[in-house]
Amino acid sequence: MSRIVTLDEFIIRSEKANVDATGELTGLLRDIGVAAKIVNREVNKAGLVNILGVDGASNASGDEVQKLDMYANDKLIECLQNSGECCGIASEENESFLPIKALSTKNAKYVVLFDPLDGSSNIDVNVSVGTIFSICRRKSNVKKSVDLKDFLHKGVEQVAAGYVIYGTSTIMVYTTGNGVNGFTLDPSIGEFCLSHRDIKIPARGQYYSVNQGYYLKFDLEMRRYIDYCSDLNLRLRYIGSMVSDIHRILFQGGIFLYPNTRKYPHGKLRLLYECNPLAFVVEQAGGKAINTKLERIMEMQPVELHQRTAIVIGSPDMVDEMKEFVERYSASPSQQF
Ligand code: P6P
Repeated sequence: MSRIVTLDEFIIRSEKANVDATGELTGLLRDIGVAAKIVNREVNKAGLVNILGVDGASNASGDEVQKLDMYANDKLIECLQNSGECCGIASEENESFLPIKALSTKNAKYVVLFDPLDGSSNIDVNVSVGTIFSICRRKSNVKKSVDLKDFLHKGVEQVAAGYVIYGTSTIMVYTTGNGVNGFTLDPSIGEFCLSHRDIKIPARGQYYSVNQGYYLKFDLEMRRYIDYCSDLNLRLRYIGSMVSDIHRILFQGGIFLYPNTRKYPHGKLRLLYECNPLAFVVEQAGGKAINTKLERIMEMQPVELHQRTAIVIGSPDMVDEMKEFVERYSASPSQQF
């Protein structure tokens, strides 16, 4: 049986292997791991304590907020505020960013953007949910409080990104730009332990993941591509929790699509704290992530905090195939019927 490698040990070893490391990112990743353990404890007993159900509020994107959303949001903010390594936070649950006053004399240089509990509509029915996070360097003068431009990073500027999936087991998957690794929480010792080293996404897979209920609301080329997946006898798997749908694809191959619709003409999913971090992880595992204009997600220039985008993400051969499909269908209208 191979020796247990905890998340903390792995992060510290990675820091030592990087001559330029200063330990700040290490501290930040460990703090996110602590927050994930705290959130996990509550997610696992959500059915037993009064944190199920809606608390009546709605978030910056107008989504109804579940109590566990707010609990997860509060815990992540608390852990990051106390870390001393973070100078600003942006969350799906907060209209604006939150400057963090440095607890110590150090001038923290990282901002953290997150969706504290993605897929929260699934909480009451005991379906997997997840936390998604993205870590970027601030752009403004470290002596001053952060401002909006410190958060509007292209995905390629991320320093680290990842997610925690609270499912049959709780797994943290993250990248700092040198590959992707997964850590499974061992409740008996309260540690995330290395369980999936150097994750690589299969070049193609048997799954496609899209909300088929919106089929008639997608653009023609998207509908034709979904028909193509069906003709290939691919299997449709759609949980309605982006983290869970993409976690499957990361390990088994496949493609996830959330195209633009009439209700969401620019797509539903958020660029900064959902699509960019998941695109970073998937690209580092050998996959691809584009929008329905066929632009690389990680090259998109954000202009606002809660900006949405359409996304197609997953196995590289399948994303390439989808691109060719769209180019063919959207090239000449006469071919579209
Ligand atoms: P729909 C969850 O609310 C979420 O933000 C993602 O996790 C998920 O992929 C998507 O929305 C589901 O949206 O419109 O299919 O219910």
